[in-house]
Amino acid sequence: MSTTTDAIRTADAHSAHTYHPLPVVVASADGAWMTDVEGRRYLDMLAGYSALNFGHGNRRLIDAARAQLERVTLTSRAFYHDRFADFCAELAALCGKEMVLPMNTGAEAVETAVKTARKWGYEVKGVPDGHAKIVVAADNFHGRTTTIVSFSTDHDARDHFGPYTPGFEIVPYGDLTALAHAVTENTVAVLLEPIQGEAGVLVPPAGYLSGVRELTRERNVLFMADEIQSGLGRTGRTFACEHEGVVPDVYILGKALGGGVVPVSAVVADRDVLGVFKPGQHGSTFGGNPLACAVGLEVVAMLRTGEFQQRATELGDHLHRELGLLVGGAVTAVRGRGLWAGVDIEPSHGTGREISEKLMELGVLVKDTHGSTIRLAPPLVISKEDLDWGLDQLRSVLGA
Ligand code: IF1
Repeated sequence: MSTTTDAIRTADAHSAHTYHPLPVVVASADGAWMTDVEGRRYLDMLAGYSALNFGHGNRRLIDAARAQLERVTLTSRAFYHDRFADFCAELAALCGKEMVLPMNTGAEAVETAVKTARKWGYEVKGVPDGHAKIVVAADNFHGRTTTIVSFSTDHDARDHFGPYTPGFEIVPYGDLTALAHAVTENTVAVLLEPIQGEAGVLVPPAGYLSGVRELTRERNVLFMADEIQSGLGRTGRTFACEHEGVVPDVYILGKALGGGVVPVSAVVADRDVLGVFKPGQHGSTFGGNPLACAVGLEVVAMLRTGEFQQRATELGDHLHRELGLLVGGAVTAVRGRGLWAGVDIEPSHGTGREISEKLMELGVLVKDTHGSTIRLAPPLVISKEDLDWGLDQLRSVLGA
């Protein structure tokens, strides 16, 4: 059986069935720029799918990690360590919540949120044991574990990984009527991305998130927002839910929470939700480890000033203004918020993959999502000059 490496070596660049990254082998990186093994420099307009909101080699994050490396990096979960309480307190305060359950990857946080909702449903809401339902949106992306792909509608992510975990209902994203019909007395949670990333940076219709908030409150159902990609400054606010003044019951965080240095994720909620866990009922070898907490603390401190959110708002307005001028030519539609955009390319100009490869040759790294959409998500530290240079390369590839 071929390995992933073989797939990279042998796959035809346009073979639909073999997923492999762009042929760039990165050797070093700094700020918004990466350098490959041949010394070629690329402007990073993907930023680790928003794990690198603070840029490559962020000085504050490297220093926080370096200091912690000299102290203690991992303890058994049987013991506390001196960064844990501060990290949990500061992250909870940033979210306006009471409790934090730290994990490592986004998928682990989503799995933990699923367990939280089910346990809350049985022990607080009174749903009969084993009958909990969670409503999710079509075209979601929440990770790649077997339970999470059980409620995916993406064939590449889901097919041939069954048997699938039951207990999930799928409704169209943005459709409040369908959601209201799907919620029953056994529904314990609605799990949504406030903006759907992999689906192509889909911003829901105005009023959708506040409608979900109102419906879930009325029906005593947890609103769980997967802000793993949309959160932590990307859209110009600390959380994407803020654009509609919505506060979910549960925040699911990851990616940028680890600053692109270490995997850090977390489920954040009030005590009446996360308090359902008693000692020994959940855990993780690395969840909340000292190194992760030290970096996570610095990330929270950086977000508390609002400077990154402000940059994402101002540069994001500029990005969307410039992209909007391309609509009607090689671009058929642009979506997104802040420094995050999904750009639909007129198919006659090429697939998203082909455009991504042409941009790569000009020194800009982006990623296609499905078909003819490319996604732009530069580090929030990108300069306006570099952003404009990246846009110039896009215009050049599109002949605009
Ligand atoms: C891949 C996509 C992006 C996420 C949201 C949970 C997770 C992700 C909203 C899981 C992860 C990553 C995973 C990576 C590519 C990337 C991705 F293309 F897969 F869908 F960003 F859009 N919730 N997204 O976006 O977090 O377990 O990966 O830490 O798997 O291909 P994780």
